[in-house]
Amino acid sequence: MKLSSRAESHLFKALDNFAIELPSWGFADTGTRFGKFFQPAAASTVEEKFHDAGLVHKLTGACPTVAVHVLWDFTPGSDPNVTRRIAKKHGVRIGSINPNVFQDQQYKLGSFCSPDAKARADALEHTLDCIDIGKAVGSDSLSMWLADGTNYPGQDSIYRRKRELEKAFKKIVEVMKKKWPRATMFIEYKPFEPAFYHTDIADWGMAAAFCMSCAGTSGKAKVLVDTGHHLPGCNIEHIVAFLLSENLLGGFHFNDRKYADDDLTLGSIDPYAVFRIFDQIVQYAFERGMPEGKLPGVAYMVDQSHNLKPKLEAMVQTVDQAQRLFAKANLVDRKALAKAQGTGDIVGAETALRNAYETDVTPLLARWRRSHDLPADPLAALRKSGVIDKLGKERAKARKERGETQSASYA
Ligand code: AFD
Ligand code: MN
Ligand code: MN
Repeated sequence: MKLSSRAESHLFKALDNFAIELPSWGFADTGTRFGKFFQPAAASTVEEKFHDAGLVHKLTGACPTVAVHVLWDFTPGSDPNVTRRIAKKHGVRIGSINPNVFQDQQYKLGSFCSPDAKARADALEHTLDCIDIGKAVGSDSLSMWLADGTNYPGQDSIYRRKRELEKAFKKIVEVMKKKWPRATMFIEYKPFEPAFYHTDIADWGMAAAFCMSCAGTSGKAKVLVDTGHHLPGCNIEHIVAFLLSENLLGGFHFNDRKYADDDLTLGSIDPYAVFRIFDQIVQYAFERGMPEGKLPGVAYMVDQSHNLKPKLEAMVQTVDQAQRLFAKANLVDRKALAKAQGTGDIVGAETALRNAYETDVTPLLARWRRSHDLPADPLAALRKSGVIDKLGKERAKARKERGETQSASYA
């Protein structure tokens, strides 16, 4: 598809506005419940995580913010601006604040939903502390993921758990409105894991209901769609369109999956599915007559853990894929699509989508990147630089000097 210069400038404007947040935890050694395969260049300090995030941003120009995990990226009781300054030093800013109410032993039966009043109180206290951190470091979102759920029928009252969670979300939003008015709370859902019988926020409808019960239509609470958090065959782009039309779509945790929450690199399994998600967002803007290049404010974030691929390569691959598929979604001829839809021309409508999806955007992206003094192929640039080997040697030495072996924790 040869683009007119007008279409190309529209696309460049869209790419200028496209940012995708990196997860600090995506640079550290992670694993599965069956163990970990350590990587010498894996980040094991906050400094190293932000160094790596800053490098991905330098290579792609699309990652100005980094999501942080409060227990892994801040020292309890210390000035949170220490982390903010580390981020700044590496050319990035802190993005969403992720409380951690799933690791502590007391959360065995849940956090906000636990039958143990102290666990519920501690989860709330930790989250209210996260509000203070978010406000202090200039973040604009609090990203709530709970592992809460049960493993057996009859284990606990689903009704009681739901009531407790509603109470907690209401309190969190009330404090956010007072102390951190600019911020939005994202409520993330997940059908299973680590809970294997029921998860208290199991799907988009429950997350949306919690958003409405704690914040109404104020926009203070929105749904976070993690692309790996759906049962096989789920039509995620339909969920996205429905939430967007209800002003309840907060954003995404992007990853890919073959079976479950596999945290694989975006587009590695089903790139057309990711394209269809971006397509619904661009379609929403088109149908609402939003100005060219303008899209609804949605937080695009990566949430992946790269156990086998070199972490920096996997992250650059993911950002490159996100930019490609986003660009393709912006190439859909929306007028031709509308005409085909209006006349029931199914093949015509589908062809409008497929033409865009099948466009090779490599030359376009290369031109956009060169116009921003970025490498035309960020992954090739990373692999050619030899920086991963260099970091591996430096970090192995630094760990040795610290008397550390590569640790099983995320921190
Ligand atoms: C795990 C959870 C969830 C959460 C992420 C970061 O499944 O996706 O957002 O950890 O805490 O992947
Ligand atoms: Mn997630
Ligand atoms: Mn997940």
